[in-house]
Amino acid sequence: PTMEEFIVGMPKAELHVHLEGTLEPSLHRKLAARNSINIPATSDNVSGNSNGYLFHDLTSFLAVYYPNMEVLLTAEDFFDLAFAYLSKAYSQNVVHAEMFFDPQAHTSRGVSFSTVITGFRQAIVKAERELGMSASLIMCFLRDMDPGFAMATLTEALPYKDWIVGVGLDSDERDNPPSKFASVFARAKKEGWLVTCHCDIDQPNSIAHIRQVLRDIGVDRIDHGTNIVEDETLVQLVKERGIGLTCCPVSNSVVTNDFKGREIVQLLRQGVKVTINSDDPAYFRGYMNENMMKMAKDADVTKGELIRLQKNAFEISWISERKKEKFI
Ligand code: ES4
Ligand code: ZN
Repeated sequence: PTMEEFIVGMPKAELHVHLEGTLEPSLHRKLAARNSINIPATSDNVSGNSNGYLFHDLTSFLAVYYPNMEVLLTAEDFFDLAFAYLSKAYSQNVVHAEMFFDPQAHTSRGVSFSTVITGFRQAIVKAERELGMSASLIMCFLRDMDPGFAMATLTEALPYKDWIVGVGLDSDERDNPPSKFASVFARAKKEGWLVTCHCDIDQPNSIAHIRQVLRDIGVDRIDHGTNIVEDETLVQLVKERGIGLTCCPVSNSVVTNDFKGREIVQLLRQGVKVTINSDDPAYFRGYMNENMMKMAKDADVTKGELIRLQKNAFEISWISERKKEKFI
């Protein structure tokens, strides 16, 4: 098979995708119409050549991303969003997906936590039943908001504990170190949730943040995190603990101009459990296959290494050990 056929045909797991980042411009317009919301003509791109959104770095991305969520109001809206993503992922042979969601981006504008999670949960149940997929939810806290709001969100989520496999930390990392949320994550662990944190690739104090998530927070995974290549002791530490990294090459190339292919490959060859993911595929114009293709084309990853990347994903996934046997 060609490289593309090989990638398309491979059963894949996705571990780093923000459900809000799967809002395609077409669904955005459909939900706006359904909810009688006026959306500015500039909210869906307009740069002319592609059916995408307009931005060039994290700040300009987030400035489009959060306002676009205003079309998400009812449980049906959240259901439609998640089911559209799961159907798309299924069409690319993704058999398991762990999906981030940002409850605070919705509760802060008056949508209830139960509306959000009920819609998402119904989409997962339908995908499991009708597509034979496996999927779960990871609740993210917004790091550019107050830790008290994160803790209140955690409390609100407790009645839905079994619908959430773990918790994460996302949004704007600058001046928002992981340690700011140490007590929130300690509580999450006490409640039995697994833990991951975004450690972005373009942070001035990236290494300090990675040390915090490893030493103070005690994460089970790191999202992005490829800056560990700069520090041999961190590479050894994540290897010893079997901590995986969820890397997002297309996302990296859009928000930072560097897809970090060399670093991802170097870590893979050093035995770190790195994985390939899509992050915000509707915004960055790349689902799983496009991300895998980017690694093959621009980082010269071999077919054997692509298999290794997907084996890593199933190994570091948060599927129950019993279900994991089915995949590996
Ligand atoms: C995100 Cl690319 C990125 N960075 C930080 N937070 C995010 N939430 C969704 N996408
Ligand atoms: Zn992300």
